[in-house]
Amino acid sequence: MKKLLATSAVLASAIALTACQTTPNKQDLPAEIQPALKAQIQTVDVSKAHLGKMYLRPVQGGVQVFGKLTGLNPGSTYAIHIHENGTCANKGKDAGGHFNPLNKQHGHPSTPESHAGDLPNLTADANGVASINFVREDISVDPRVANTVYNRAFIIHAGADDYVSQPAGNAGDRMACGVIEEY
Ligand SMILES: [Cu+2]
Ligand SMILES: [Zn+2]
Repeated sequence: MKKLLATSAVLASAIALTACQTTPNKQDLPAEIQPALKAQIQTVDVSKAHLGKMYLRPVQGGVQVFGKLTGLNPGSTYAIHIHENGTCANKGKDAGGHFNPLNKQHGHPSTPESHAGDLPNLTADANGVASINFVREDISVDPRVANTVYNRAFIIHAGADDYVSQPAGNAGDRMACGVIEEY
């Protein structure tokens, strides 16, 4: 437990340090963290504003999804999912539906009946900053397997996911997107 807490602390500070970088950088994070995959999240409008980065790495029991976004509306809640296709074209629409290799219903990520791409909502703090740190058991960073998240895309929506409505939680428009690529 102690080790886990220490890792979380390193992670939190690493994310804080890298939040405002706008160019890809192999040295983003300390060596002991070393994600396998990353995604640069940008708005889908013409401004293509850089909101931050998401990282993925294998951990015991699944894949850890972590990262921090800035420039959000303070106090607002946003859905975040991994969508099927690794593209942000057509204002994010070409990313397709939620990544769902096991043919499940949409649902809360902490329940078995959820898409592999379903993740906990992001809530922005008073400074418009939101972070995520979640482990999904049913995805892989290995590009060779069917449940890989490599070359898929994160989509951030304008609204919150209700985790009930099908097939996508009634989360509203696609607001930002990032293709998942090698770290
Ligand atoms: Cu989505
Ligand atoms: Zn879903």
